[in-house]
Amino acid sequence: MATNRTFTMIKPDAVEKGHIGGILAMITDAGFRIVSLKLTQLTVADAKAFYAVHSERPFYGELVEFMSRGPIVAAILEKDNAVEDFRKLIGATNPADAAEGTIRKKYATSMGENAVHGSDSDENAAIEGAFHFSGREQF
Ligand code: RTP
Ligand code: MG
Repeated sequence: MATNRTFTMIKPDAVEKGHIGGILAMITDAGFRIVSLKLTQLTVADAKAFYAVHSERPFYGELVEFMSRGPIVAAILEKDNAVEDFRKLIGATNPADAAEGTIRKKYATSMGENAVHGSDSDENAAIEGAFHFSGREQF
């Protein structure tokens, strides 16, 4: 399996509750290498652009408001089969359906406030990583 990269955000709900350290520990314990990392905040325009794929969905306004309401942690991660393995590590979008041992099972509180983001393809991982980090910030 090829070593490749994914992109994640620790969402505002988890940052507010003090779970940055716990979530980063689960990520590194699962074998992901941190390529880039920062505490930052999405503007409303950033959140709209980042989730533009969902612009026609009924939850879009709520999602944009939530994702821009406070700081997030943005990170690029590297591992064999990174995108798929990270989606497994974070668990189902709805924490009620998330498997034991997943980040969302432990830290998410609802479908909307679900603690972490994970890219859904190699192509989107590259786009999303470049949204937050310059080449010089990728190690
Ligand atoms: P993400 O992109 O954040 O990793 O989440 P995901 O792939 O598991 O889920 P996706 O379908 O891409 O939805 C993006 C985010 O929108 C919020 N959402 N709310 N209220 C709802 O029905 C609803 N559905 C989705 C969640 O925050 C979800 O993570
Ligand atoms: Mg998604």
